[in-house]
Amino acid sequence: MSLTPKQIDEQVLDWLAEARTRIVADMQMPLQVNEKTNARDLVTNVDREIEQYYVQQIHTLMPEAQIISEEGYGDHVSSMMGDVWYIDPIDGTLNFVEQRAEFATMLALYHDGEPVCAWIMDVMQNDIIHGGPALGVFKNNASLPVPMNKVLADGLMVVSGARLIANQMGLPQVSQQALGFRVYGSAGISFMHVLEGRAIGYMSKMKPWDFAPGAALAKSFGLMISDIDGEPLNMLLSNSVVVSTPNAHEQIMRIEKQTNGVEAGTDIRL
Ligand code: 2AM
Ligand code: CA
Repeated sequence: MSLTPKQIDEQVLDWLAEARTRIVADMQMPLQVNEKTNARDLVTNVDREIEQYYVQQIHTLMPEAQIISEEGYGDHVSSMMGDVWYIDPIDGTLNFVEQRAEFATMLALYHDGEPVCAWIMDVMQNDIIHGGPALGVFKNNASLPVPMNKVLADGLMVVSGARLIANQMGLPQVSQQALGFRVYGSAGISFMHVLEGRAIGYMSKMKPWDFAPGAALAKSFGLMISDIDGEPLNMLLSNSVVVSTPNAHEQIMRIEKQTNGVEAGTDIRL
């Protein structure tokens, strides 16, 4: 018998509680930090441990599912058919290492390319935004209201700081037209601000595990999510992602056309 989205949600909320216990316990001990591509792209023993924990749980719950994950314990996934899980065990690893706060752990489940359920946990705040198209969107146990459909001039845009100073993705122009801009250093935390209506949008170049959970929750809310050309996201590759209120999205797409949407380079040091 296949599980309902509600049953899957309840199961994953238990995994997140366990993951949080492990992360907080690990933070009492020295972290083992390794550079991946550069000094700002880090992996720790905690990223590896938590990803392996989620992979084991998914294998037990849904043995047939494929897994797209950051640290290499998942599968080489080339199709979105069937059940596909996304795992980012620690999102905002630089924040985790340097600030010991403002980082997330997140998962998402898609079926035949469509979102089923997603979870973003602000680990230190112990807040989880979760849900899906069939469930609605919740913060912990409470239903979240749909964010107001504000225009750029009336709200804050969350952006990638590195890409803003590198003049990519039309970010200087978008930031200038917005009421203000913010940089958080974690995709998950950035999506949480948008989902809670504290920001009207978020733009960054992201990997699939960075945007899949937030995209699932944003779609459940009727927020707009696309690449900078307005096209649907490729769920298997990096994308220059725009998530925002419908009104701000229309304005951002106009800005992208005017600035010829300078593509996010792949060689940037974040
Ligand atoms: P991470 O910490 O899980 O790697 C700000 O750095 C945000 O962008 C974080 O959510 C981070 O996720 C993500 N990120 C880091 N390096 C990246 C890269 N090269 N491409 C896309 N996203 C990246
Ligand atoms: Ca990560």
